[in-house]
Amino acid sequence: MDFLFPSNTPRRSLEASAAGTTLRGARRNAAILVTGAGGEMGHGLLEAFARERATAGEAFPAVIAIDLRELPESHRRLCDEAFTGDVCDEKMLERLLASYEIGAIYHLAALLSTRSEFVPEIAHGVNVGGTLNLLRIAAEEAANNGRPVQFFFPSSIAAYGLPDLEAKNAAGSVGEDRFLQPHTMYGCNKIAGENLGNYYAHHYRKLASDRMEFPVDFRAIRFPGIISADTVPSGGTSDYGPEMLHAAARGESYACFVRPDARIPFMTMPEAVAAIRGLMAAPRSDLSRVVYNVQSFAFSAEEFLQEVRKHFPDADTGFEPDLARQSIIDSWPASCEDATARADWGWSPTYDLASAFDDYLVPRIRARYES
Ligand code: AKB
Repeated sequence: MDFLFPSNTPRRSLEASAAGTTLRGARRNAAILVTGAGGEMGHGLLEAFARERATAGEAFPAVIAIDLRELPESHRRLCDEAFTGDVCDEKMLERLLASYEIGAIYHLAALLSTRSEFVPEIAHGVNVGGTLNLLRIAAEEAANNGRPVQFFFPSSIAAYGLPDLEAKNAAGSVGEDRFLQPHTMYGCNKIAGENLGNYYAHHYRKLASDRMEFPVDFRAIRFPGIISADTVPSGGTSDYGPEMLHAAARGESYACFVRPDARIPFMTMPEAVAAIRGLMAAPRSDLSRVVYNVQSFAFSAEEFLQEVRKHFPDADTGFEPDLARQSIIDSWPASCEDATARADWGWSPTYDLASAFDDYLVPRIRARYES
């Protein structure tokens, strides 16, 4: 699969495209749309937008959130309007478009890798069907507004599928274009989302006489496991990292569901949010790819436990590997090559494993559980 731009692709916005006639009627407010806003990453992103708005003031667009469940007040107060509903619900999306002119979409809604293996067809419907809905809306909005809509897609290390542990150990740090045969439905969905985004950016309605060139400015990051001090994820396979840490901080025992030698890369949630904003702020002309790897540090579950015990010496943690979940981790790279993200848009991690604990995770987690 080749995500490099074709040489004739326009890399700047389409000032020259259709004049901004308002097909949807009444004047609408400029807005950023965040789907899956109630999740861990959604909260971090809403907070980042609130900080940016504090500097930009009125010039900052409205922030509109969608989530399947009603947003908690902590998220709700960070956005201008919140819709409760499914990204597969086209009618809800149409209602939203009646009031807002969407200039950028951050499509975070998804079922994660472990959950998706129990309900693969539902996962496909939400993860791919929802993405297709949002991409279609982006393309429609672009045609309506006369300029491309920015689209952020959080892809995942799950897009990779190394055949076995031997291949994983031999592969070293894996670049974006290798081993793209995922072993999970979630990974298949992420590859599909990346491909659909590339299609909507560069090939959408290829044969139509009224086609708009480059309607969707699609950008994606393949995230490693993510650890937040504020939330514990659910439904993912990289969850053993955050689960181990939060259990130790709460003084609870924890049985880690992967082997001590299980190794994948991770990053902290603030770094993930900074990566999203960094990629989305980059001039289009600087981007040589549609999909980028990023990571901050890679560790084995045993190394992670040692770090946890430096701060929580009484951590009652054992290993009870679940072979099926372990096989998913064994199919993901031990490390991802992120040189292109560093070169193109200046990606650089804030933390290594020790400083992530010292400077971010432990102080915040202590404040959270000891207050
Ligand atoms: C999961 O484990 O499913 C996610 C991911 C790596 O995308 N955290």
